[in-house]
Amino acid sequence: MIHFYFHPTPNPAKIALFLEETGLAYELRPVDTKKGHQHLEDFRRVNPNGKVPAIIDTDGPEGKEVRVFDSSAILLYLAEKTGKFLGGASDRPEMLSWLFFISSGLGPFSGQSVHFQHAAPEKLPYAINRFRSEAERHYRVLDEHLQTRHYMLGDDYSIVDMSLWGWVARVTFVLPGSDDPLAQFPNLKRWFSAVDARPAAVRARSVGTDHTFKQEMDEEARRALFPSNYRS
Ligand SMILES: N[C@@H](CCC(=O)N[C@@H](CS)C(=O)NCC(=O)O)C(=O)O
Repeated sequence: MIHFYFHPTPNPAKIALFLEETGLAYELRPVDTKKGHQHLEDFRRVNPNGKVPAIIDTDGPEGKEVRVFDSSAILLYLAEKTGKFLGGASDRPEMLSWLFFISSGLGPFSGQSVHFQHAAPEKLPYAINRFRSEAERHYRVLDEHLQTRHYMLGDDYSIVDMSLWGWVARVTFVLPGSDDPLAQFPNLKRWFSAVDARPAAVRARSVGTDHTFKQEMDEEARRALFPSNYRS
């Protein structure tokens, strides 16, 4: 059994998609990050970094219980465990390259683009331009790559597509200002429509909707999400 530590945000969404694609049995463990539950001691034992997603696999290697944290590590772990969505052996170099491109480039720049445009207490033009432009540059790299490929690894849908879907589904927050921010990336837009229409993607979107997560971005939420703003 997989215990899936979840909040309805981009990185956990990738894992929701994998679990829905494979039908692997899982129990949802909501982590209300706006209430600071990511900082609780019990959760820190699952992810010492205090972020979602994380999983506990009660049936890990040699039948032992293991924890896995960080979305790319979880995708790789579960793909290797199930033998699904890894691509072929000859795809491995590309699979690793794009998985790391998303986790160390697209994801962090998109996250900071969202932060400085929507959440930062001051509108800082330098930071907005820096992070939004870098997010856009990553989108252009992806768009060019997808010009000649159906999915990120070619013909086969894989964990790279799942990882990318988690972030591209939030493009209106990353690149706000137009009705259709993907219009300037036609290949990425075509790819996104195909992945987003998958039945598992539709199910993944509804993961956690029966749980009431805190919505208000009030003082409690800001302290939980941006503790560095409150250090004296
Ligand atoms: N590198 C991590 C990033 C995880 C991450 O930043 N998660 C966000 C949600 S998408 C989170 O937990 N935010 C709450 C916080 O930062 O306190 C991954 O890929 O899983």
